[in-house]
Amino acid sequence: NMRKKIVAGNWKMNLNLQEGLALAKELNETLTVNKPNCDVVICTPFIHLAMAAQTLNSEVIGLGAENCADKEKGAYTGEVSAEMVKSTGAQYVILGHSERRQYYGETPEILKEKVLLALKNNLKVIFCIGESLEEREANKQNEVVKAELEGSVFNLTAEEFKNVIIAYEPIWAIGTGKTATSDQAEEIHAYIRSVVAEKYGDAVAQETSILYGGSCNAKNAAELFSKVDIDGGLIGGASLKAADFLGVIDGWK
Ligand code: 3PY
Repeated sequence: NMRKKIVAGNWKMNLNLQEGLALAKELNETLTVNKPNCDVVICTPFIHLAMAAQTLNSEVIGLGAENCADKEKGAYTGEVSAEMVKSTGAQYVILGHSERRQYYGETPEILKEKVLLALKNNLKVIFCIGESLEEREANKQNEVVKAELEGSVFNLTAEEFKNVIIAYEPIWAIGTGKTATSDQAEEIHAYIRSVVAEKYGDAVAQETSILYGGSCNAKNAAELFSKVDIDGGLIGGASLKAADFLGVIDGWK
């Protein structure tokens, strides 16, 4: 298939400015010499973005935020707007990570606003979906991911939806060291693609990149990426050290 293959790091709340810039520089140098077989993106805390954008060759590594505000601008102390993210030089934003939904009360309605503002400001959205352990045990994973798509991104036009990358992250596999087996992941990725096809048609579905996230690392990446509906990964812990992250990227060899 001709879909974009993507490995995106999600640094979460790790690495101070000096540490983050050192990692960005190391990745940039290595990937400039050893061209990856996929698009590589790093998503960093807001405060890293402007300087990281100056450090990175955007032809080699894309840059993204991990969140943005659900309001355009104004009296929202402590918030960072999509326009501000874009103005740093970043091209992507992660929205709907389960940690944002769980710890910061981000509802489907809030996420819908964030997605619209991100797209309006020409950011590509890495939109996260995924079920909890209880939902998986009750075999409800398909209805959960479908509802998450319907709740926050299926209001988009097909043209807008082309700037959405989906990241499937089973909550039970995030930071737990548990990974979905590649067959389990492929099964739900194929389902997600079928839901996108129902909504936007087959052509759009075939062009939608669907990333796997949740304890994806250098050891399991190649196996996960070998599956036809897995177009890359959203990488947490294994994105914090150059060797680990480059190992995941090598999963596309
Ligand atoms: C993980 O790999 O655990 C993630 O949550 C990536 O976003």
